[in-house]
Amino acid sequence: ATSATASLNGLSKDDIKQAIVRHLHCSMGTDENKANDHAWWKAACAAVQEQVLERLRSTQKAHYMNDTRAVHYFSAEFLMGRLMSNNLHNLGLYEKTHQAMRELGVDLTDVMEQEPDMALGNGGLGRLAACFIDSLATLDLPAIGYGLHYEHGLFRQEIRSGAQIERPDSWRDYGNPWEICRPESIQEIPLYGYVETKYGDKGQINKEWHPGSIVKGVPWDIPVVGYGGKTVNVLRLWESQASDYFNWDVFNAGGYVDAQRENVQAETISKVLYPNDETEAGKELRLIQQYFFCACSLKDIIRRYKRAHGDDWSRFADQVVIQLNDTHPAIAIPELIRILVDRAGMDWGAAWEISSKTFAYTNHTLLPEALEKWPARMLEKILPRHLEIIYEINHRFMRKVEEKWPGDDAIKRKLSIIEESSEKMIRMGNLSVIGSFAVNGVAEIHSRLVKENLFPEFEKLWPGKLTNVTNGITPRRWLKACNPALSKLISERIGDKWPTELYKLQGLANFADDKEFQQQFMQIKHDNKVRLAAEVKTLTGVELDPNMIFDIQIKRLHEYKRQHLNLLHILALYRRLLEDPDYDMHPRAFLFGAKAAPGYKLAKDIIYAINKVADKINNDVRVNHKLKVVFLPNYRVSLAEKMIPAADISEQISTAGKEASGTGNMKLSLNGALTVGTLDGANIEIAEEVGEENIFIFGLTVEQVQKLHAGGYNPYDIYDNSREIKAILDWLETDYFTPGKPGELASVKQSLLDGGDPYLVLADFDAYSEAQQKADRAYRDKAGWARKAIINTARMGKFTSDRSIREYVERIWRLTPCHVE
Ligand code: 26M
Repeated sequence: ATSATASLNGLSKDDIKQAIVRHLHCSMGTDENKANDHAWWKAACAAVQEQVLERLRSTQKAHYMNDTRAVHYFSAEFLMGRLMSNNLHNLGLYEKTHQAMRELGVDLTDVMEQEPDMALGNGGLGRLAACFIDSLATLDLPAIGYGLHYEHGLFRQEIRSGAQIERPDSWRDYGNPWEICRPESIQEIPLYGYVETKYGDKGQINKEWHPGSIVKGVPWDIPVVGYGGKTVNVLRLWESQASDYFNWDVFNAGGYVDAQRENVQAETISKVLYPNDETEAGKELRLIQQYFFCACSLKDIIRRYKRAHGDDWSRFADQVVIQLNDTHPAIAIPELIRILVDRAGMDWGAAWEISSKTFAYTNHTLLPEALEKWPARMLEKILPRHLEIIYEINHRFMRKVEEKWPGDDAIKRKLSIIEESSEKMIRMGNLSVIGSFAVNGVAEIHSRLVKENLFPEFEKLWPGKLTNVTNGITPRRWLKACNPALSKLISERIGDKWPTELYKLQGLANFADDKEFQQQFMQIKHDNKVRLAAEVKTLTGVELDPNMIFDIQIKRLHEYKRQHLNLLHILALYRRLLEDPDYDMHPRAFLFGAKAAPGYKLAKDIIYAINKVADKINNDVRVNHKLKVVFLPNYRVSLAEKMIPAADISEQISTAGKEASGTGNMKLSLNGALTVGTLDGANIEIAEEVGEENIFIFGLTVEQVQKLHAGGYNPYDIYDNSREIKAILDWLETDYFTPGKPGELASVKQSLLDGGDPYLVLADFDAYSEAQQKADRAYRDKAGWARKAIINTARMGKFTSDRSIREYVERIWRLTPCHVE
């Protein structure tokens, strides 16, 4: 433990030993001789949880006593990963627990491998939410995360004969020791039915929603331990259950057994996380999920508010700010208005005044296919009153637009919440901008594009409402916990304050040319590569020489992220090596981790292609001393924690303008990997920080991408004029990689030629290949590379999620810390 945190904790190593053994006996009903790693894990969790819950109580007391303004982070996803190591580090108990367990004859690292990942998210957006709640607790800010208690998180990926198959994830199968059920805070949520219009005696119109069914929301709390262990906030996740009184007694009075069918329906709501990262599926159950967790959370917030303020709504927006993590929780906006107007009897103006001061919205994407839209018909069926409220919001908003641009129907069509297509659609992005007091993008370039391309008229209507908060990552998980050796080395040189003051890392720049430090830094990298190589061997059977360059691309599989650009370059290297066995390159291992949305055909084809190419290359003795390719199955947070510390090169190669920010780029660079990347998302800001000599930037800029598309891009021009590109693409169509089955990889080629190459893979190929060659040359200069790697770590201070959260706090949330004794 560091001195900063150790002192906060009276617990001794022997106390910890006793607590673990006590839980082994009294909670697990086993003993030291019989216990396996899983039992040890549970007992250790229980011992840690005791400490956590004490601090949770003091935090809640402090927040209650101070009646503080708090942020409520609404997110359909929280990609928490494992909690044990994080909680131990944040409590300052890691070292002591490690020793305690060693004395008990068990290894903490092995025991921690027993913990299943909490994979309640798809990727970047969900992991960002997890980093943010870590920072909120660390900064002693009153905050609560609200989301869904999925029974099954993101699918487990298996690779069979090279192809992805999806298996259910069951993170709670043997019980989750961190979560606490709170039956005292159950909520009832209405769905379906119809709206009755009532005319009051003074001519006023009142609406009453008569729901067709009701489901129960059961909250599960996951404690979120801040670094230093003082503030413990909660992540509150809602599980759906059948409502006992409604569905059993009233609706199904006749049939005890039939009533079970209703149960199944209700319990379906929180059954499974939708795996469609960056595409909008428009499924009814998904909309119900979104409404379900928003309605539960709002009721929870209002109950807490009323406990302190009774029926006086005037201070609501002073006490409550709700951050919408993308548009997934945007239905909370009409839900709050419904509560204020229909339930609290407020007039529209007063309700709008409160609601529009409560919500703020973060946009995470510009991809048109990812912008959420719901058929009006679907909303009408599930949430009839909300559809009416959305129409009313839009009606009033259209009057504002008319004031600003009289007679301009084109602008009205563009800004309207309602898209008048053959099927009327509700645009959740427009609703979110109109219903929020602040809107932000997640990196400078992304926020600029949100203003200039996505919502340009909104910027004119409400100057200053659209803003930027560049993403960040928690250095506690993504350096301290996942890379203990490097963390120790850093603390020896610059002290142990960096986990909360990440700018301190710049002190390492002083040692960038220090031979001893370079050697230590690169030795740690080497050791991490040895460890990862062992893992790779177990998981795939492939042997990697740790002296190879470890080149890593880890992220969801998507055309815009261009894993196939990486693959084409691998094929180019393979060809060059076959043509010239002395082709001059440092041996390199390309490692991939990626899940494809189950319905995304081409993404799955790319995974298949990577695996088939990997198979061929890894078994080709002509080249496999210089080239290896590994696809690690089931990429997830806990695997990222093993891969990132071992990376030499970080692949961040999205088409410029498509990756809103990226956060893996920050994690890899923080751990001393050099980025090969485009001028996209946060890469631009990373390049600004590390300097152009410490990053390999290549490819078209956003402006060049726009121009190329406007001028009519034809990928065949490149194919016809490049011998290498032509040969590689044609190679994919043969049976070279799929013996006896020519054409199995043809869809990849097809998408890049007849498919029009929408993400400009071919247009960027030569520039990419050149950047890779530069990286290769740079790696051979050992001291030069060490220097660059050290500078990368040293210059990542900006990208701590603490900085992001401070910006939200100062510019959007206006919170004050609440220190807990
Ligand atoms: C949509 C419909 C149905 C089911 C799920 C979805 C869905 C889920 C997650 C759509 C998008 C989802 O996430 C998008 C995402 O992760 N975006 C990433 O956000 C990061 C944090 O801001 C950025 O760093 C990445 O650039 C951005 O791609």
